Amino acid sequence: MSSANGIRYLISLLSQPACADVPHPWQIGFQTAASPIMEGIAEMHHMLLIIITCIAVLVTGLLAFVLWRFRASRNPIPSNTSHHTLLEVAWTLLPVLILVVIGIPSLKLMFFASKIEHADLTVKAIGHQWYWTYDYPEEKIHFDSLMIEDKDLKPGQLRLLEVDNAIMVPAGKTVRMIVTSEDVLHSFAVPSLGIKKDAVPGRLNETWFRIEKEGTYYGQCSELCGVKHGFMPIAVKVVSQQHYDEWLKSKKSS
Ligand SMILES: [Cu+2]
Repeated sequence: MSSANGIRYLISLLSQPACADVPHPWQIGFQTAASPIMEGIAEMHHMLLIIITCIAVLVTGLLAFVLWRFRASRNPIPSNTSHHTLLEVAWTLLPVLILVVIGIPSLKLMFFASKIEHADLTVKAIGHQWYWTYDYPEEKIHFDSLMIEDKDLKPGQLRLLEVDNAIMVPAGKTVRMIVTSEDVLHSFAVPSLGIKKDAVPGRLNETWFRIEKEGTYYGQCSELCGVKHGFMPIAVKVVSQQHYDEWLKSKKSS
């Protein structure tokens, strides 16, 4: 990272509202969960981490025990046992049980994320090569959202993530998100909201989110869609109801 970029990165960290997380260089973990779906995904991830750690410890322990217990010096005449019915049943049923324990909350979460019955507003995202168009069907608003080029970035703005026209939504309101495309496959993905929906031409995919804290949440197209796939970011701006109403008014009059 050059010093200019480093300073820009530091400014961007300081200028971000504390609640809205952004990706950081060398990041391994998730961004802070900002929606009920992402909270569910983080919870599921933690549960899986506990299960896989237990399995890894058990298998490594068993392996170490077998290496020690059945070493050549202790077993000059090796055992020729080839079957053990109880063991066969146990190592078939135990993984099935583990998969069921993982599968049930996983399916519940999938259904939870796929649809919302009562939404306060609807936003439709339409993928294009290489930008997003947003439609507010109830408000009859329609606008394009293009990435801000490196040369036009202001101090504090994030490279490859900032757009000229962000999605604007009020805090605490349930938003139904409809995703589609007008050319090739794209994918509407915002990590801190736990959303990744394919944008498929001729098809409407649905998901939803509700963000309590004001701030800007960033995402990117996540389906390889052509040469400028990496240059069609997504920005969701969460503002107060009053600010949102003012924005609606200004959009309608423009
Ligand atoms: Cu893409």
